Amino acid sequence: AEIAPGAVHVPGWLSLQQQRELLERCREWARGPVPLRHAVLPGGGRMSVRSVTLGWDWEPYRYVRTGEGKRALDMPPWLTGMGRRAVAEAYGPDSPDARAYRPDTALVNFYDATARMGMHQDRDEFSAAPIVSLSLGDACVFRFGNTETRSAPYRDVELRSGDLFVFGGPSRWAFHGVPRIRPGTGDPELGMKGGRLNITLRMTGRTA
Ligand code: MD3
Ligand code: FE
Repeated sequence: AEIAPGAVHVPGWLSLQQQRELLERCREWARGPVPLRHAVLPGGGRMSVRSVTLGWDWEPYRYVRTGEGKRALDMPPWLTGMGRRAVAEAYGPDSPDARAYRPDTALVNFYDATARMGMHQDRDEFSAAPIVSLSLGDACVFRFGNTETRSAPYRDVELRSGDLFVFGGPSRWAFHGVPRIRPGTGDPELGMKGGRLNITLRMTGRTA
């Protein structure tokens, strides 16, 4: 479903088995070398989500404090391929965005039952390419706003485990956030003890 120009929601894109495998990879990434942790904002505040990145050492995500001289893990080619298939699913395999899509960074966010993400724009990348979002575990309320202000008008959309969302075109610059997690809504069959994982795939547009 296209909820706004370029914002395409594909509920249940990942099978349970694909979700299990992606969860297992997330668990490996979360262990290090730069472990899952709370990003620290420039003003000193701590984000409630915990994060780990692949492919780029936090530089685009200036809110995330660099791990003690340790490099982030590389972006695995299979994950780049999954991002390409995701954009092909949302926009069609012959769309210019799908043909050009080669995500080089993944940002993995873990939300416990109380974590939130305030309304923001993603402006750290040097690229207008779409952002791919994959959800695992508990459902959440995802708030999709407008490009002008962090306040209304916005639409609230439920994101569930296995859902794909692609944000490109004009939606690439929309304000968005996660006002609440719905604890206990995850599929016990997935084997996540609680909380929500969101994996975003991005083209940073960096050249070095
Ligand atoms: C809409 N993450 O990491 S994913 C983020 O669920 C982030 O963890 C949220 O916002 C999460 O920056 C939302 C969906 C998403 C990601 C990027 C977007 C929506 C977007 C970029 C532009 C517009
Ligand atoms: Fe974001």
